[in-house]
Amino acid sequence: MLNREMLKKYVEVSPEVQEAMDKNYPIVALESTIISHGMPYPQNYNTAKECEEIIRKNGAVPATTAIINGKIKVGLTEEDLNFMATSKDIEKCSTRDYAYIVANKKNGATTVATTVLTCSLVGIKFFSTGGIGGVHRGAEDTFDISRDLQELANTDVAVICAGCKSILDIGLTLEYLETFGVPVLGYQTEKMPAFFTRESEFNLDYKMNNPEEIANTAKTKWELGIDGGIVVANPVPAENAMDEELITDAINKAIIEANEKGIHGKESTPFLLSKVLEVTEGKSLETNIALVKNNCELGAKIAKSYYENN
Ligand code: PSU
Ligand code: MN
Repeated sequence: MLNREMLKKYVEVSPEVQEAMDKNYPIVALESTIISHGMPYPQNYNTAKECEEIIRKNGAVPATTAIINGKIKVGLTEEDLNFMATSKDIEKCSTRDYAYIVANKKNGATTVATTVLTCSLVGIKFFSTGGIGGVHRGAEDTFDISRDLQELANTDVAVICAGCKSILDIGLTLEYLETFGVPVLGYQTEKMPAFFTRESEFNLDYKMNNPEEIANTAKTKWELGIDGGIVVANPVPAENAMDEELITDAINKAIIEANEKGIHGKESTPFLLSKVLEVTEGKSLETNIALVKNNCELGAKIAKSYYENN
C-alpha cells in the first residue's frame, strides 16, 4: 500500500504542478528518456521546452518527470531540463531500475513505464509522448517486451502517442494490449499509426472524432472501476510524415545491425532509434519532433475536457 505521507520523502512536485493539483486543473505529464536518450542535443532541450509551452497554450499544466540525484521530480526547472538534455550521467530508468536509482541517489530518465508509474504516485491521469515501447520483433525468441505495456495495463493513465515504431511488432503489441485490457483509441483514424507514418496495416477498434470523446471514454472506464491505462493513438500530421519506403528500409537496416552486434535488453530501443536517425540523415528527427508536439497539443485538450466535466 502506498503511504502518501511517506512518499513526500521521495517525490518533489514543482510549485506550478502543485498549484494545478490543489486547484484540480488539467495536468499533462512528459517523460525524460526522450530527452536524455531519444534525441540529440540541442534538439532534445528545445523540444522539451516547446512541448511544455504547447501544453500551457492549450489550457493544461506540463509536468515533466525525471529522477535527479535520487529525487523523483514532477515538474522540472530550467536547470533540471538542461541537465537532462546534456549530462552523460543519466541512466535510462524503467520500472526495475526505479527503486535502485532513487535509493542510490542516481539520475534516471523516465521511460513511458516509469512516467506512468510516477503519474500514479501523484495522481496525474494524462501523459503525452512520442511512441510507446512494445513487443519487439522476434520476441518469441528474445522475450523482449517493453515494461511500458505492463505499466499501462496496471495504471489509470492515458498515454497520447503516435503509435509505436515498426522497430516493434505492431500486431503483437496490439494483441498484448488487448490481453491486458488496454483500449487503443484512434484519434481521427481507424488504423494504428506507425509513428513515422500515419498508418500501419492494423485496424483499431475505435475511432474518436474529438478530444471530448476520448475524455468521456476515459472517465467512463475509470468511474466503472475498470483499472488500467488507455492508449490514444494520434497519427503524425500528414505534412510531417515520412516516406514509407525510406523509413522501412532504415528500420530494417537498423534491426540487422542490432542483431549482428548482439544489442539487446535496455540498449535495444536507443540503439535502433539512433541508427534510424543515422540512416535517414536526420529526417526521422524532424518527424519525431513534430509528432511529439502534436501529441502534447492533443493531450492538453483531452485533459482539459476531462477536468472541465469532472
Ligand atoms: N520509442 C520512441 N522513442 C523513445 C522511446 C520509445 O519512439 O524515446 C523510449 C520511451 O521512453 C519508451 C522506451 O518508454 O524507449 C522503451 O524502451 P524499452 O523498449 O527498453 O522498454
Ligand atoms: Mn526491452
